[in-house]
Amino acid sequence: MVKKLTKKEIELVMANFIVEGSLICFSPLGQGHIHDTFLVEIKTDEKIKKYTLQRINTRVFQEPELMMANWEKVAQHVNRKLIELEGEKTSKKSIRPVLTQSGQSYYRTPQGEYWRLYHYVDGCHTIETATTPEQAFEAGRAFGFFQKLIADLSPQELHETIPYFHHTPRRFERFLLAIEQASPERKARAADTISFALSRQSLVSLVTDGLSSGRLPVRVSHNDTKINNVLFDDETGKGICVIDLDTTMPGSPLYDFGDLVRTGTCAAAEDETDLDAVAMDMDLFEAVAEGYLSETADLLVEPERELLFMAGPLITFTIGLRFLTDYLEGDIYFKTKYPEHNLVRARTQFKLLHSMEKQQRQMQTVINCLLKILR
Ligand code: GN1
Ligand code: MG
Repeated sequence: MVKKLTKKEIELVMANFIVEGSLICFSPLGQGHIHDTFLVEIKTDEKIKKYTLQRINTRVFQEPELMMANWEKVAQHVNRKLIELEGEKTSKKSIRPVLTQSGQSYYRTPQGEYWRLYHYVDGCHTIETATTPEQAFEAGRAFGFFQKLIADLSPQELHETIPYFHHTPRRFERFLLAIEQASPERKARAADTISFALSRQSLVSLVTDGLSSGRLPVRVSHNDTKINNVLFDDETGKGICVIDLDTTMPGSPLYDFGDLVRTGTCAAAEDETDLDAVAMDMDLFEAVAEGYLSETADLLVEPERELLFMAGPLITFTIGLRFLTDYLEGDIYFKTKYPEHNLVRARTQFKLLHSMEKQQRQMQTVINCLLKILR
């Protein structure tokens, strides 16, 4: 449980950034599982200005300086490309950081906490799941467009801020260790979920084998393409910006497409307890895929295209495995709201994976058709 912050504490942090005015209020923002995020309202002479303030989770990002260096590099690159492609009047937005008094993109407190501040993007909203094909298409398009913008950013320019982040074989090894070391109670409660995970071991090296043999290119990718990392325009419903660049680093578009499929094709929440409500919807899948490939069909190489239909199952499995591992390890990584939250999330992911497995053929057909049309 995170200790509740006082107004005074937020004021002390805010004083380090170049912000004029006085703090009116602050409240928790968003559903992220890692950092502590707040909406902060500041009153100046004429108006009220909103900011997004974040305390970085340094247990997860153990070298926050490197993570922020990546952020800056990616944001600069994206802004430059946006102007190149669409001119100064681009309808797309980007997240603008507020610098500290000493010109940095983050503030480190004497106690070693790391904070960052952004201008709040008004006129937009986020969604936790897609309920319409339009939303799924827009999410796919927004992340596809992001992939296009970063396509010429060399992986060598970015730090690997969380090593082996999407490396499913490593995640699986850690899961096996967690089973050995878990408390007997947790192991017993998770027994069915553990068996399910063990039965899907054949999935683990689907992408990593290709990356290590060179068959699949290592590219910069976003690596956290949850649908709630897209800002949708309140009026038009268009996806106008992707946020949360924390894990943008060497990876593969297959990881990004996979997480889009995980979070954009099922109307049920990531922690839905009614498993009958958890299934992949083919219409949403088609829309996500069309949105993503409308921007990326040309830039992907054949071995990537061939694996697209398996990306959703792979990432859904991997994230489920991570939730389950965290449950077995005693909930040390993801924020949880109740004692079995991580186990519930894992079960939901595995139910979704099962539904994807049943529709694997259809996914492949849809992808092949789209690739024919869009290339
Ligand atoms: C975390 O912070 P958030 O909620 O965007 C996690 C992702 C997982 C996701 C699961 C750094 O993302 O990898 O896919 O939860 N981020 C990190 O919902 O581990
Ligand atoms: Mg995140």
